[in-house]
Amino acid sequence: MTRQSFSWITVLGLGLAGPLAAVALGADTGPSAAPSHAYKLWYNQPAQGWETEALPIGNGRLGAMLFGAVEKEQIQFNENSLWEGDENDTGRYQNFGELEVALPPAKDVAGYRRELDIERAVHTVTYTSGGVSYRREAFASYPDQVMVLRFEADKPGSFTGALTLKDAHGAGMVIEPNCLTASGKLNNGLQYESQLRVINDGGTLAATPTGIAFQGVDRLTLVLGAGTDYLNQRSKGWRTGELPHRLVTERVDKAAKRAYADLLAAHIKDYQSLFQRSTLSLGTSADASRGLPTDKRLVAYRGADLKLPTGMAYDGNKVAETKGGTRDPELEVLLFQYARYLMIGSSRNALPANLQGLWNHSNRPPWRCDYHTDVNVQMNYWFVDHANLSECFAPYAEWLYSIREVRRDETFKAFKVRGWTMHAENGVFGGSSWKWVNPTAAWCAQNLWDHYAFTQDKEYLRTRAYPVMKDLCEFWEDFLKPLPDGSLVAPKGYSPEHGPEGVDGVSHDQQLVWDLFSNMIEASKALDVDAEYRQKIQALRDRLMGPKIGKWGQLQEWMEDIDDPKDDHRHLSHMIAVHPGRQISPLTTPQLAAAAKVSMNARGDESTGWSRAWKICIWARLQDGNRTYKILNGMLKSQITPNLFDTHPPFQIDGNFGYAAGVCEMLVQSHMDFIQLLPALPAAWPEGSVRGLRARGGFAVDVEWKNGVLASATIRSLAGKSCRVRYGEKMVELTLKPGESIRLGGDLQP
Ligand code: FUC
Repeated sequence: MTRQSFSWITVLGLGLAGPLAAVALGADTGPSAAPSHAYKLWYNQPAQGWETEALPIGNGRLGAMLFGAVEKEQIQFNENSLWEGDENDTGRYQNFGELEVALPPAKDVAGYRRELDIERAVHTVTYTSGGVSYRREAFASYPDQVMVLRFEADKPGSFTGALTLKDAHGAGMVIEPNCLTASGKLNNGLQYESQLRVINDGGTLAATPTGIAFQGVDRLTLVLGAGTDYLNQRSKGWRTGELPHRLVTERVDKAAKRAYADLLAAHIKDYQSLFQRSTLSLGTSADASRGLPTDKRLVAYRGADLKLPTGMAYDGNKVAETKGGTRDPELEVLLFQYARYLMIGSSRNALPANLQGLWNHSNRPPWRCDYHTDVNVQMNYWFVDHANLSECFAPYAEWLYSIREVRRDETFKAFKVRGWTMHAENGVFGGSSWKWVNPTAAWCAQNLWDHYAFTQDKEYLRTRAYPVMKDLCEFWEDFLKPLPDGSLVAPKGYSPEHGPEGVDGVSHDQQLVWDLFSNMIEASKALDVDAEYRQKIQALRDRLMGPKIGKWGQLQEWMEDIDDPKDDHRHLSHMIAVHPGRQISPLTTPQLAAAAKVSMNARGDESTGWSRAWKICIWARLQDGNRTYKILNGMLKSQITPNLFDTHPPFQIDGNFGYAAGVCEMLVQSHMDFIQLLPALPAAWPEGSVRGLRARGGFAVDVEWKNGVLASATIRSLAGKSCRVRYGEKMVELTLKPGESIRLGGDLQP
């Protein structure tokens, strides 16, 4: 490790306290910068609760939650393949462990600030104690595949304390003066290891019976690595066949030899290559809001303090929205960009984001912290391509591809048909449990198709999406049942979590099969394969019983007209045709869209967790901007915790990701074969711009609006496809070469 400049210390030396001082410490901003720009979560006190206050860092495989207490830094960490279970049982996603850094006792602490900068993906804690200025930095590096923490002070020898590594399963520990290694094996045989390497400038390190003691150290750098022997290949028994020790050691060794500044620079460069692709502005917030720490800013937004429920309170226990509050569009942007931060942090080149992304401090987490497929994992990935993070999609596609053989066997055992499907609860080895939800795999396949629609990546379509889609089509070929009038229904279905069980022609099922078949038809055309089979699927699709309008004008949730207008259940499964599907739209099927509105009005705007995020998406597709905003605003006023996690409760990351999907849907839609600009712009966002969104067909889209109307748009064709662009009632056709872009005015003219 080489030494770094101490320029920030000079600023600290001025004795500034509070938010202003803290911003100056941020190093990337000048001293005159506003106390909180759009990309920072910050607080004047350490975190208390894991779920609501601690802050996440992650590199898509490894992640941690940090608390930032003055006398002790607690780093609860995860690696996203640490799973119990096997092919028969979902298992549970596990906590990996906790690193504790005991620090000198606090004395007259001043200027405390804890911050997560999501533009750089760096967590910092700064304060003075006993007249010494302290600074901590932490980040999870994708290029180096380790987490790095640094502790600095402006007075030499300021660090005396202890490091302990607590393995969450009581693994054996090897303690060396500069290294802690915990390796163990879960009940299912999965081998795992975490390793901490300690680098000290000045002072001494010593092994103790419980960890490492450090004394009189000037500066401490910690490198934390972790891994398992999980492999996403059934043919290899789901194991790499090698202890994780070699790879973990190699990564930790390599990082420990690099200069801290280099590690940090490589991390920021890599992170920003994804994060900076898309920017959003929804108007300017008042300085009064900007100047508040994030927790207080939320209170100001809400107009009242809110006691958020803890534990499991999701069912029938909606958190009421607060009344009043201040307008703060930059906070709404922060929540959008935070979703992008969390996606980059929990889904890169490893396993997909689970119910909590990859952050989990329990070995018995709610719903096993699993891949929940009756809305949750699908929702995680709705916004990924739209918000220009296509790389983050790959883990999801790889996981689905990896489990298909297990699922085929299990499906055959249960139903004696070809193809496959899943239960609602799923793990990493193909094990699936709780309840069969027959079209749940088709719902995942919708994500698979959409990823192609956005990226136009034919190789991906051919090798990953298409084989899965074809398997699922086979399942439905065998499984669908004809009614006496010749129409086809999905038998023995269930409207997720709403019931009743085992009924035919449930709207959720019908819509998902329609969607799967429609996408299959397009996919086979795109690849120019299976022409005959395509015709067969087309014929089946055309026989599917379609959406129905019931006796109170609602879009029926079931084949029988039994919807209860007083029922405000959180699941909205009969709305799949509106969002994320494309069977119903106010522009093409206005009567069905009107019926969908009737149903949505009956369900109400209040809800909990992911449900409210989905309502944002649905109302955006129904093109009612103000209604959409009302729900979005209500989400911040009811269920966002101080660390900006969305709570169900408990914390579930789908709400964060679903919120971002909703914002994208408000600004640009492309599911109906044209690009529609500002389809659901609310009056609350009269001025704004978005840069670097993506649209289906392989387009990059920038939009700017003023006084509530389109000012300009730039459309770039990445794949060389032509497109139609719609704004309000106007539509234009654009012919573009690969890479060519065109800038349109508010009247859609170049
Ligand atoms: C579905 C939902 C619950 C919860 C769970 C993880 O079962 O009905 O609300 O989100 O997933």
